[in-house]
Amino acid sequence: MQKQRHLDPAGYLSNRTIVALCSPTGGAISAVRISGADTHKIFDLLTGAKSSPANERLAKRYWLKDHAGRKIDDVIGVQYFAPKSFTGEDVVEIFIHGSPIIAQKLIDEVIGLGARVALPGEFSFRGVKNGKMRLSQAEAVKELVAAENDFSLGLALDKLSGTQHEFIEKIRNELMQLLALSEAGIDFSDQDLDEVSLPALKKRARTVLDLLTRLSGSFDRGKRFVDGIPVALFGLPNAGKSSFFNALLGEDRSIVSDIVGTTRDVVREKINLRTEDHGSTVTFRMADTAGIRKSQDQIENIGINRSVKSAQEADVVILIIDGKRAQIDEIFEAASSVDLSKKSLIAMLTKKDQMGDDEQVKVKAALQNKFKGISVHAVSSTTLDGIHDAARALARLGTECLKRKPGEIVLTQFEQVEAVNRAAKGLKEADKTADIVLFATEVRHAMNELGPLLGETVADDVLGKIFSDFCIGK
Ligand SMILES: Nc1nc2c(ncn2[C@@H]2O[C@H](COP(=O)(O)OP(=O)(O)OP(=O)(O)O)[C@@H](O)[C@H]2O)c(=O)[nH]1
Ligand SMILES: [Mg+2]
Repeated sequence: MQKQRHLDPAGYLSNRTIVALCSPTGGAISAVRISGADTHKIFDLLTGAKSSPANERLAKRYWLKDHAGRKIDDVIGVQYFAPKSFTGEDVVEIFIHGSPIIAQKLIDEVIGLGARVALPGEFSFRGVKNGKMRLSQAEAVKELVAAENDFSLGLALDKLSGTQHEFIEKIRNELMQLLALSEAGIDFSDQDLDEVSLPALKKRARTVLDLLTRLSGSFDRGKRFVDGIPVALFGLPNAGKSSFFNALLGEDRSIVSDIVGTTRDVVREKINLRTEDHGSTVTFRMADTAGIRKSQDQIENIGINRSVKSAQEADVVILIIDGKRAQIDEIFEAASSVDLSKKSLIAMLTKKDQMGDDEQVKVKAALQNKFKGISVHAVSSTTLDGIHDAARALARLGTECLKRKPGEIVLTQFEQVEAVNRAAKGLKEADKTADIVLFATEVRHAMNELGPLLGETVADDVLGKIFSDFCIGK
């Protein structure tokens, strides 16, 4: 990353012209962006050209030269004129050859001509400040870049297109109407007007509360989209859980041994799996756990309790069954300590390399009989036979877990959920009161809580905080 020189004490609140590399170096081409009132003046000095709105948004070729007239690079430059740009200011994007030295030289020259290095997310910050995009869209840009799988990418694209914004705006508008009606109710309290009576207002408020509660509940799902679906491996000792975990990860992560009760602590690792060759990528948070048995060992028992807890907290439970010694009644008994009714369940029959085909068919049938049609995959963690298919089956299961209903909004930011929860709390208070004036006050609180989610009523310094975890160049 670039050196943070010429730090501006005004930070995000200054209007200085800013510059930053907005792509990684190392590829064929890198891009440097300049934004602010001096942009075109600086660009003219660098290129010896004369800026003109006639060049607006045209990709043109220029020779960049430093202050001593030495060549820096042969580039393509695109000029944007305020307010028609990403930031709403004058902007130029310069596409240089992808060398870090060229990028640094160019940025040094631009700084020498009066600009400063942009703070993280400062281009987006200015875009929001100048009304070029909503706060949620700027966040979406950040989330797009950070997305590790197709599902978080889908959410970010949704956010970019404004679906989430519209949903929250609808709720806020409903609260606005409710507030207007309750104020009318206060004014006309001596008249018997049904529509603005407290019971009628409360009924409307409950509908909004339902929406807010659903929105708040969506955060748990949002975490799964972004951070991955929690998965627990579950089985008897020595069944091959850790070996399967390592085989899936493609690394020697958990300790494997033929001693019963090897794994004690829960070993966690993230993994991205694909449904098909060109399918969706799904992120999982996998947990390898201790094998379940009755043990006299105090420490092993702590581990076993943790196994049960991991399975309880997981969305997907993978039963790991030793194909050579399939103790189906024992695993069924062990699994009864976990409420599996809401889990996606899948089974891996391990040690495939040591089993005959007939034996596999028999054990599969017995398992499906006991666990009502569970999908069973035979795998060998030693030869990796069947691992690829098992990974694809798991990815398909994950895809099912993350399937969104049409129009389903999923929140991914903790601050957003907190604001929604505060708004919901206001409406719960409103529901309790017998006083229409208090009712109106609580509705107003709830409405105000949603303002920042819509990018309204956010103080500049708070905005600065939000943007500070963007990367430089955005
Ligand atoms: N041949 C063969 N051996 C395997 C396979 N998977 C596991 N094993 C062996 O089975 C033994 C137990 O494997 P682990 O992966 O440690 O089993 P675990 O379920 O994690 O055991 P605990 O942590 O004790 O609960 C080890 O000796 C492994 O080498 C397999 O696919 N094929
Ligand atoms: Mg183990």
